[in-house]
Amino acid sequence: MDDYLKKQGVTKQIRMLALKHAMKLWYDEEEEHRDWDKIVTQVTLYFQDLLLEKPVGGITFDKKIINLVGPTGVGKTTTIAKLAAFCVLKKQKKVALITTDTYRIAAVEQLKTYAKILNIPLEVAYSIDDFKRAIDQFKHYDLVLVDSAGRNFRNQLYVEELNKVIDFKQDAQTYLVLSLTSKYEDMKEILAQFDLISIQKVILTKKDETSTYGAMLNIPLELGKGIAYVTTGQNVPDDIVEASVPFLLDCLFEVKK
Ligand SMILES: Nc1nc2c(ncn2[C@@H]2O[C@H](COP(=O)(O)OP(=O)(O)O)[C@@H](O)[C@H]2O)c(=O)[nH]1
Ligand SMILES: [Mg+2]
Repeated sequence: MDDYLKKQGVTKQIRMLALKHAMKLWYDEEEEHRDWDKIVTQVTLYFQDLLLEKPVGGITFDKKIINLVGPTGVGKTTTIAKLAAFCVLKKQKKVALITTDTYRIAAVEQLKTYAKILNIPLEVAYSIDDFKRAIDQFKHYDLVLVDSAGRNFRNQLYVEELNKVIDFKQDAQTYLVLSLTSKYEDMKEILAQFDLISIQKVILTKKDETSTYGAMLNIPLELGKGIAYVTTGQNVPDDIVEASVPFLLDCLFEVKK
């Protein structure tokens, strides 16, 4: 089991927890009743208990604004489109989009296309003032999804300005988008880079491009961040799953213990 978890990229610390738990169960059981498969199931349940204490799960609509931040190319814009479609079509919510990714024309065009298909408004914010106006304009909407180039969130001045525009405690949540294809050590570093703003949850993308899912345990259990969604391919709007504890455990343990 330890080898398997190691291959999945689960950190040593978390593997030690699993091992300790397994050993205790093993030696607490009378010798003739010891059964390794049963222990593995119980270790899965142990992880389940740990995960249930973390904020795993998607948008709850108690915060109106959701910012998606993260490195270039991880799938922020695609994920915004999937989330917008889900909230419009499945939840019948009034959704609007703002993008602050004005570095590349193609990035704006990409989101414009999705907004058009879904028939929802999109505002392009070139400055904090634009952003303020857009937020105001969308005050009667249920949800405003904010796309970004990510890098502006690493700029202290930008973040301070943004803090004046949005009351983060009241109105907004920020999700960090990370690709499952990247190394956990890199994910940790990216998370640290974004510590100017508080990140509530992580969205893990590109599950279809890897079979290593350790981050699904490491991020909640070691870094204390919840997981909101996992994306599973390039298709908008279908390739997205709302994270849940059973889903995360299924991904991790489906292959073999
Ligand atoms: N395989 C795979 N590709 C994805 C997924 N999500 C996004 N992509 C692709 O990743 C590329 C970058 O996506 P984009 O949304 O523009 O990333 P951004 O720079 O973070 O906004 C595009 O080719 C997307 O189709 C996913 O879940 N699986
Ligand atoms: Mg983008």
